[in-house]
Amino acid sequence: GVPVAVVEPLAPVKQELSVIEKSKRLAAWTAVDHHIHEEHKVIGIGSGSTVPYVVERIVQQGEKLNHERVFLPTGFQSKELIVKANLRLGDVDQYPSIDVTIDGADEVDHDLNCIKGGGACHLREKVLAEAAETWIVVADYRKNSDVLGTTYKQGVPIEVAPFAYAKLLQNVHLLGSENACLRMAKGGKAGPVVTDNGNFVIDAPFDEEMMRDPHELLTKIKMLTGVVEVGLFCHMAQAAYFGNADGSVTIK
Ligand code: ABF
Repeated sequence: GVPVAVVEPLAPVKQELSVIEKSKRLAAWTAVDHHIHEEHKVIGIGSGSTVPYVVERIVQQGEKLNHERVFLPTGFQSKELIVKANLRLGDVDQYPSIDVTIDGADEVDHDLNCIKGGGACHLREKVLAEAAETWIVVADYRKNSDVLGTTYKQGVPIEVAPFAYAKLLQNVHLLGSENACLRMAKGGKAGPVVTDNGNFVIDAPFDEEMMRDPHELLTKIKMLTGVVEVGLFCHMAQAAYFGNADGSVTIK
């Protein structure tokens, strides 16, 4: 027979998104559709693996709308996202009143309290959450829980002044977190994780009883000298969007 040439495809076939990625995208797209409208000109962009889909959806709203907007990042990752999407970058010191900030979370409880800071960005995230008239959380279904600490087991992230960390480990221990530890960078002799602000992070697990009242716990930790910010965000979110595996969205 006639030989048939086997032609390699020019571009690799686009990989299907996994269920988790689809859930993240669903949450992000729905939150953008519900909360980022034409009148919103100053927009906070959070951190984590769900936020790229937030930016993706904002870009889809078109250049005409985005041309009139400024986007404020919560850290290095979101700064890169904003710049790569050709959106206008600003900072919260220029724009201290934000219309809407959308951010990820490590876990969200029944009352919309969140653990944040698994990515060590929670100081800037909290500033951009507080500065926003509307603060919205987006995540996949794994982050939706009743009591904080149920699914995110690493503990409450606490950003601390580096020279105070040893004393703070003792003090956090006295507050009830026996297994609190300094977060280390992955790999060999990499040393402690250093935040975008030049600080260290302590991860402090607390028992369920303490996690049931995150606001009380937040107040206690925040009072410790040398603490810069605590990754407990209490009574801040207007809504949380969770993408589910079956293609539905849970809004709480
Ligand atoms: C940020 O990103 C953080 O506050 C939180 O730690 C993290 C969640 O990211 P991911 O979606 O990658 O788990 O929102």
